[in-house]
Amino acid sequence: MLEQFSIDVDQGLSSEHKYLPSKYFYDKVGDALFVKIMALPEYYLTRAEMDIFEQQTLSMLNAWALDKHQHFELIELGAGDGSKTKKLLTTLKRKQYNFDYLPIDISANALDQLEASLARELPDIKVHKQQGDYFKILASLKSSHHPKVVLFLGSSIGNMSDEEANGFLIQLGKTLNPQDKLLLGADLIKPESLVLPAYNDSQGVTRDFNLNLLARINRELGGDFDLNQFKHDPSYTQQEGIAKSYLTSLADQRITVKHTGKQYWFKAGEKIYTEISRKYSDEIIQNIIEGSGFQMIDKLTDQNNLFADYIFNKR
Ligand code: AVJ
Repeated sequence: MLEQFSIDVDQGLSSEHKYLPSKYFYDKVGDALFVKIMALPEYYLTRAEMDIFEQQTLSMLNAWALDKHQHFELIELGAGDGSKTKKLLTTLKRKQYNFDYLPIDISANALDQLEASLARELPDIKVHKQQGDYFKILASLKSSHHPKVVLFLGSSIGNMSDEEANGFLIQLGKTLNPQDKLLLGADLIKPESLVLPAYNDSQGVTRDFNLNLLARINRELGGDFDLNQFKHDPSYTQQEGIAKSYLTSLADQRITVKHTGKQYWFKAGEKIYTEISRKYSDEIIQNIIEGSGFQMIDKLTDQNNLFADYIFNKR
């Protein structure tokens, strides 16, 4: 784990265009900052998708066309705190559907907390938490003869390039059987005046979230980054629909990382690319499902048309 982090940091900081993988945001500090981000006035994504789950769970059930008596598996990739999913679970229970809920997450800690809160709030729901790699777990579930509904919420897919997202969806499609369903949360393309503040909030929480990557390298790999010498630097163009975050060096400087045994030079103004947050249109979604066997059957949007939950059937 530490070894892989060290290898990835060395590779990213040795590259001509420096980068760090966004998955490393999520240590304990980063998880707590992301919880704060979701509550920020500028970060509309979570509230918009919550609106869909508050208003339109019956439309989801309609699109999934499940038989109430047929037992199915509701699988969630990266379940987090499950606050949106709880709305769906409540509707499923009220309508007396017959299902198990299988949250999958890398974080055992997140799963334990989710399991505990579900035991308190929705004690009748059968929960089987699955800790580990999405695809390893999905592969182990493939042989189940029960229909599956997979949830991938929050526009988490947006942290992938379109090529990576396409590869991910092709791989996901392979783990499902015909007639299984996918619900994919996707943030929609919109003007810069709405998107950029979501990644550059006035309280500086997103700045701290981004800078935590450097703090984490200091903590875990013995780095000597001075966080005051780097600036949180997000960008967005509505034309492409792509938000990107960078950390820009404020000076010519040399960083030493004990664990990689190397030094890395930065010029003033040089950027480390840390994250893509892709925004979508129907056309881009059609592009990334190409070759995956997924067929779009419905699109649910929030009242302000900021966010969409796309529903697919696996052919
Ligand atoms: C969890 C990937 C959806 O890109 O909007 C929030 C992560 N980064 N603020 C996003 C994030 C900075 C978030 N996703």
